[in-house]
Amino acid sequence: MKPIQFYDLRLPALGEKSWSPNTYKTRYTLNIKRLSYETKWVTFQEVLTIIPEITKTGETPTVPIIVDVEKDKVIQESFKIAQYLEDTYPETPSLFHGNEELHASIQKKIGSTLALNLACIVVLKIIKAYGNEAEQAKFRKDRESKFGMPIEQLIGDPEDRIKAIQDGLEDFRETLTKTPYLTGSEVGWADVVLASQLRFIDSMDPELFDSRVLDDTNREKSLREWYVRMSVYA
Ligand SMILES: N[C@@H](CCC(=O)N[C@@H](CS)C(=O)NCC(=O)O)C(=O)O
Repeated sequence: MKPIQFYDLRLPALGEKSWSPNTYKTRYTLNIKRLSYETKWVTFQEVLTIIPEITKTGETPTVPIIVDVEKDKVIQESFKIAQYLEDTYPETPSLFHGNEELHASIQKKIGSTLALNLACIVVLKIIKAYGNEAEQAKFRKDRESKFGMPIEQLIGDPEDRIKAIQDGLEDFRETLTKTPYLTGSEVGWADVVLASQLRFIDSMDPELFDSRVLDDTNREKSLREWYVRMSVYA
């Protein structure tokens, strides 16, 4: 089988190193499914130029996308990629285990309780890693107009963000005291989504990640143990 081409996002200051929560979902997916793939690295600027030439759909360009060369298929969006790979390669380990709805609802919960709070604690590091000073300023301006406010206003008090993150993680920590993965004994899409969000912070600021996100002083060790368990698929 020809390797699947997987388009991942590169930050110039980090080199060819995964960091994006959305592309991490596809990396975990491909690794769990043990599908052969090659990574094609693109910068934010290249997302705008290279991705539309491949998708040819007119959809807003984003990564991840995959090109399944063997089947002549291009798929955009991490959840759709997971669905496509489940359907196309049913002999590989499943991520939905016959209950796609459950996994989708956990994804929604992670999206609404954790995603923005997590992004806010590393957004300044992302801007710094984006390119030279002029490029950083342009990127900042672009994101500020998208959010309709200065980045510092969006971040607010980082301690409030950390508190919201810990609140959002509480149920998951508890679940993981009872089962090795979020929906039971096998790794699934819900694990992929949460692990990808956490990898994002680990990649951008490992010290902050360890001390303030995984932080298990006075808390269950279950989240840290699960994160280590998930690292074989990262
Ligand atoms: N729901 C989409 C989100 C994709 C997405 O927003 N990707 C970001 C990278 S994390 C992107 O490509 N951003 C391009 C940009 O902001 O210009 C997915 O899961 O694939």
